[in-house]
Amino acid sequence: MIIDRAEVIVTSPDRNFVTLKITTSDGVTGLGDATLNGRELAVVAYLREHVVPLLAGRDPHRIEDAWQFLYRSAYWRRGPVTMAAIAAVDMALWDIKGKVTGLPVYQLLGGASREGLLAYGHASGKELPELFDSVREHLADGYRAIRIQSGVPGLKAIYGIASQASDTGGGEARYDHEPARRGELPVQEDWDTRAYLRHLPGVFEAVRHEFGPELPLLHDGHHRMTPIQAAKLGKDLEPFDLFWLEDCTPAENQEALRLVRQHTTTPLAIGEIFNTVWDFQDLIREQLIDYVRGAVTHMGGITPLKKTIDYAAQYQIKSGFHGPTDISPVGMAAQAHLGLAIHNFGIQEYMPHGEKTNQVFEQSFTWQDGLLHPGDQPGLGVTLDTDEAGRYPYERAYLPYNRLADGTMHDW
Ligand code: GCO
Ligand code: MG
Repeated sequence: MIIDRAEVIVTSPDRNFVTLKITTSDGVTGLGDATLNGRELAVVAYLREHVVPLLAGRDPHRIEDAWQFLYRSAYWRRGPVTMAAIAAVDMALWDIKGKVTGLPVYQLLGGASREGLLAYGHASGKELPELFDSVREHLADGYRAIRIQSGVPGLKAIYGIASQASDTGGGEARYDHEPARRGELPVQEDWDTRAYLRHLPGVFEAVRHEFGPELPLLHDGHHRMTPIQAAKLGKDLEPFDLFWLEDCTPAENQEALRLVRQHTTTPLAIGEIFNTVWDFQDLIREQLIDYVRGAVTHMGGITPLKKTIDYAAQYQIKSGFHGPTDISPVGMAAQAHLGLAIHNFGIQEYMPHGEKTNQVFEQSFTWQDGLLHPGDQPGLGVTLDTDEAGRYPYERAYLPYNRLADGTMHDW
């Protein structure tokens, strides 16, 4: 059996997704997610122009070799575009190996280490009553861990908050499932870190008061603080016992985490925009973080993320794979298989996809009683309906950007 062909499928059911489909000479197909939110077509070009021509004729079972070939032979290493493209090949080959052997991928990775994956959902509200309602809705949906994002007085639009009908000019209120808005130009949001730092601890105090001490609570700082600001926030949030504080500082400056760590015992999670083990190396070795936020789709696939998380295990650091809706159902399935198999699983981020997306991608993974499970179909357990996918052509989309009150660009 050899790889016969590969094709790149771009579809935009509720948002843009890029999927690689590899077909073997025996007619077995494998799917891989290559979605890079807001820069989708760069990965499409990388795959179509540079990777697809290399695949025909290869032995689909040689996953490690294919990965090393694509990584090393490109000469230009790392980076989100390259690694998303390699990830798609890696996932598709695991999918094929599962189908050929008749086993779900988690069995090939060592078998289940647990019954299912604890997953967290995104609660948000501009004001407390709205936030409390959102937490209650998540609890009713079965979530046993919840991320809390709140509005900040004086700021109009900020990351992670559901929009209201009034914000959308009377249109439909919706959770910001698609921070990368489809449109010709990106949306501007506003930011003020001092206002945020003053407001957030009170929000957590209120949430703890309302929902009690047991519920695991998370928060995403979305790369906006300086090291000393992050250290202060971590300290101020200690009484509210967070499961984690995510992306407290911009990811490039890893030394920042050393400073934050010296000041607070609030657990730290980082890495949704990282793309290789090298981005995590110092953070893991120096035990500067508690959770690895990499996603299979952006870390080059199941193969390298498994190596990264095995390395983290030596330091009691756990997984917290990135799982917003911009990870396609194929990517979510792949990381559900990995999360089920590894020993040092921590938590899985889980935002259900929209209805149209679920019609394009039929999934075997399940969400029951607050646990995700990848299902027991051979391979990854996702099929792509190409006719349905064809109904939703690509639409340009951009993530928002941030400016401070005086117009200065800030991290988003
Ligand atoms: C998260 C992330 C997302 C990102 C989005 C960008 O924690 O889920 O921060 O909300 O902003 O994935 O593409
Ligand atoms: Mg995040």
